Amino acid sequence: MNSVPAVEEQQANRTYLVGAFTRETRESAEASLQEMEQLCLSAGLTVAGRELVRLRTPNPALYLGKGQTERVIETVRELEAPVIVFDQPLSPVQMRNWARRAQCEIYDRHGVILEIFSRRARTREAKLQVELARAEYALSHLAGMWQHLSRQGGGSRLARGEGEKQIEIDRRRLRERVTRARAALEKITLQRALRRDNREGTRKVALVGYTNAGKSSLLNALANARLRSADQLFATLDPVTRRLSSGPDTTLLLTDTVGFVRNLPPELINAFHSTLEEALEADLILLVLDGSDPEAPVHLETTRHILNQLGAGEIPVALVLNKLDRTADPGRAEFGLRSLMKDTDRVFRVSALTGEGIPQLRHELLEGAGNGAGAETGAGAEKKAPAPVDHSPPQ
Ligand SMILES: Nc1nc2c(ncn2[C@@H]2O[C@H](COP(=O)(O)OP(=O)(O)OP(=O)(O)O)[C@@H](O)[C@H]2O)c(=O)[nH]1
Ligand SMILES: [Mg+2]
Repeated sequence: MNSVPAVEEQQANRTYLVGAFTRETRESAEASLQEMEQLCLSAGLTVAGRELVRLRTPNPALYLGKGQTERVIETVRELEAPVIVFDQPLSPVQMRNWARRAQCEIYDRHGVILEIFSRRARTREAKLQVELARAEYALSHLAGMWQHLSRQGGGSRLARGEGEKQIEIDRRRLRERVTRARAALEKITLQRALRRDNREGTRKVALVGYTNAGKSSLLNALANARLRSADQLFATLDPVTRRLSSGPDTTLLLTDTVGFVRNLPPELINAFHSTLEEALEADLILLVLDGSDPEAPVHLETTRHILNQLGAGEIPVALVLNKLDRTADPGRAEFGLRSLMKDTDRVFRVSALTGEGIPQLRHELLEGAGNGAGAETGAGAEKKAPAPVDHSPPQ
């Protein structure tokens, strides 16, 4: 009985995925497209086909060239896919033009990430943050939305007026939504700040890193907690703090945070600022990486870049290479990270799944909590290796 709507829904979500690259290598564009496919799945979209296009320079009206655009539209029609997703952020005008030409629903990377966040939001705070981000995203995309009305009738005054009137109405509504969400969030931020004051004097450690790296699993393993961890992108949206202690004088607060991804929409970073403040106020950041993922160097670079954007670039960082149980060649995996380990004080190799390396990590963290300074080097930890000279700037 339920199968009919399910099939209909699948049909409505059939998606054609388009990636493009200019100066970067085909491999890195392919890896990004692969990740975008995961993001689409998380947003409830079914990827029916995908392609990677090489561009000399992005076309201002369509992003792709005219010939490439025609070809994509042809494929989309053959596949009967009503949705097209671009791996890159598109301008409002580019989105509008694509929607009109292909008669499809168009998403860019930012739009898909916003969709996932809105599906995952459970608490009032997360819902408000997503609401704020979506309203701001819509505001910045209004310009292209009603162009068709403005242009109808060969630019007659009446038609142009209609389009502009509609933009004005939408803009006012969206601004009201932004104001309401901001006001509600401010109250929550204040409560959060008060809570933080109560914890004054206790050492704070934040788990930060790419989505799906294993941050929540690590908090569970370290603090015997039961946070939700899942093999999906952005499983965690709300920061959760647990106490870790081995005596009255050795206590620290460990906070799990929202995961990062390349090209995170700026509206989301702004909206989640109060949540991320937990990380910004930490005495130590545990930067968690999935050490088994060949993309780990990109994840490290992206995470560092976002931390810098958030103004947390000065906080001491210890690197945690997680998923050791499925890292085939740990030495090789780390080699790719060496040039990026600049400013990383220590490196821990662990598996949140099997527990390997967890007692040492817990011990090091609590040692640091006990003497009030940073954790000292010991078993399971390693002082930073002298980094090679080449430190490419963040993307
Ligand atoms: N094999 C293996 N899997 C792990 C390990 N740690 C976590 N995982 C798995 O990786 C997936 C993601 O784990 P999470 O703890 O939810 O990751 P997260 O970093 O909190 O992800 P977000 O909340 O989405 O940012 C889950 O399926 C975990 O079971 C590990 O050490 N080894
Ligand atoms: Mg998580």
